[in-house]
Amino acid sequence: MKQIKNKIRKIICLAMTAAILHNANAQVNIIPRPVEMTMPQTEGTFQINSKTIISPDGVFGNTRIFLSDYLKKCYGFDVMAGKTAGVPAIELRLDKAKVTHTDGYTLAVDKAGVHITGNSEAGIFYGIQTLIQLLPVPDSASLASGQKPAAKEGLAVPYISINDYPRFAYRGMHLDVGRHFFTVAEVKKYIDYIALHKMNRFHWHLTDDQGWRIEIKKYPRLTQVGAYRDGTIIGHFPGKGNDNTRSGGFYTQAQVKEVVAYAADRYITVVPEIEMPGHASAAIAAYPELSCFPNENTPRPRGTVWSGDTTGKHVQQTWGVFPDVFCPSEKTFSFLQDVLDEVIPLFPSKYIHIGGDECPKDNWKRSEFCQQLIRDKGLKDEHGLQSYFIQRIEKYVNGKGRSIIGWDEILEGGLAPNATVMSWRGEQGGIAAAQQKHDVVMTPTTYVYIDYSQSRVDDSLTIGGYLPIQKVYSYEPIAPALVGESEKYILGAQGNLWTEYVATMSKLEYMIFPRMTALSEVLWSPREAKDWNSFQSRLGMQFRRYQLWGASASRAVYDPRSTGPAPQK
Ligand code: TNX
Repeated sequence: MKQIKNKIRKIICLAMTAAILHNANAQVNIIPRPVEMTMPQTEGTFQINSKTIISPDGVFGNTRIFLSDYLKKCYGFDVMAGKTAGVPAIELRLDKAKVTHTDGYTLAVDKAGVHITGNSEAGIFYGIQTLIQLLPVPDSASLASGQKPAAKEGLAVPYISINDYPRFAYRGMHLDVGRHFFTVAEVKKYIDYIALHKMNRFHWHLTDDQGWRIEIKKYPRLTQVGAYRDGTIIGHFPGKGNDNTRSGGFYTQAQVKEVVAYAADRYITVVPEIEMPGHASAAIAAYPELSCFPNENTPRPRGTVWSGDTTGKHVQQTWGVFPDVFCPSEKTFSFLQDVLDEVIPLFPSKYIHIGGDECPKDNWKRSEFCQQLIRDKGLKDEHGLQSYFIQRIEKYVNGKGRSIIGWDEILEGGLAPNATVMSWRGEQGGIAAAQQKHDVVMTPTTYVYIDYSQSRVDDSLTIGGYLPIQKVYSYEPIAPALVGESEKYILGAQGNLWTEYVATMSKLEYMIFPRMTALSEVLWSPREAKDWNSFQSRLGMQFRRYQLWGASASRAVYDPRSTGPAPQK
């Protein structure tokens, strides 16, 4: 009898261990997938609770704060600061000799604690992001009921050993705050999402036809006038009327500094974009003399309904591409140089994005001034004039020790000598630029335009197009034509979120999740490690994390059964 009891006890015990182990393994759902990962022979878990310390004290403050804020926000407890002898710890260490890959890290969990060694401070930070993903996440129902694991019980982290480093140096996300304004708090949240995905560039699209968003002290009308519009079209272009609601906003220079510092604490570089020579309606509304035709009214596309005054220059109320662009006059150049004088010191980024896209040449064609300039400078045509424009700005930016990056239209009429190209109209522009030995960031509409619809059953309003997560995941930034010598010019890639049809944070989250998660793996993990089935199985836990973060995301978008009609416009 006793023997049988013992046997049963043993079986139950084994079953329980197996269940715990199974849970521990099931908990390992890291995105982007690490380069190497092994579960050690001795299985078990280390508990993180309110007694756990982060050691050593006094260093890597930003990274420690990130982890402790995350624990507080998502789990309702915090770890202890400061070294206390004998207490299990999360140990952070910088050791370039031990971890040799740029921004790489190793992470080991054993009974003594969590040991993270980084090749750089950024590497340590990425190790912390992996640790965050090793924490158990309550299931959807408990999350929905607001239940949080108690601090006493702690969070069980499975014993594991990881060696990891990024594939690409430029891992970006873009946000258009011109079409719709997002507050500083919202932008910071976006930056946190970038950080949680081990991405490291935030491309901040600060000016466009529908709003100028950055304070420039020398030109106060840019934000007094240019940051607000009298109304916005309702629904898809050309719209079913106008909401007749004044909207907008801008960032003061102090706020910009705050955002840049916030991003830097997360090893994210903010790349500012000041659009030129196109997409300039907001600047022209503030200073009409920047147009070749200061006395003409702002063009209103056919079928659109306008709110307020329709004469004179106004901030655009609809979407698209408009012919009223910057005139390449001395007045415009000194204006833009003054603007850059104020912008550059705010951003430590090597790159200053100068736009360059979608500049219709209509006004330059009918402007006597422009035609004379083309003749005087011996330029071929209006495309030559665009090159002249960009090259002049490049010289100015280079003179301040920075480099320009621009949309692929800057290739037309001759590339500025030191420019980096952002290839958006497919990959061709990027391929051509890399072949000309220019650096490239890939942002093709076909794979990374996060403003496109992601689901066939999603009836929400988007710009159009169809970009399901599978397509994002399938992206390979090194085009076959570039494999070998030229691939070093591909710095990485970036997801772009244009916001014509994204006016709120919850819509923004719905658009980026889960597609930016797929992109993070494209940019971080080795090419050979990419595997859709594995990714999809890890994504289930990621959806729980979105919920833990309080972010809105829809599981339906990656449901293979989502084969309904094309999204409505
Ligand atoms: C093209 S991508 C644009 C943006 C629009 C976007 C909509 C690029 C350089 N220009 O101005 O918002 O398409 O998808």
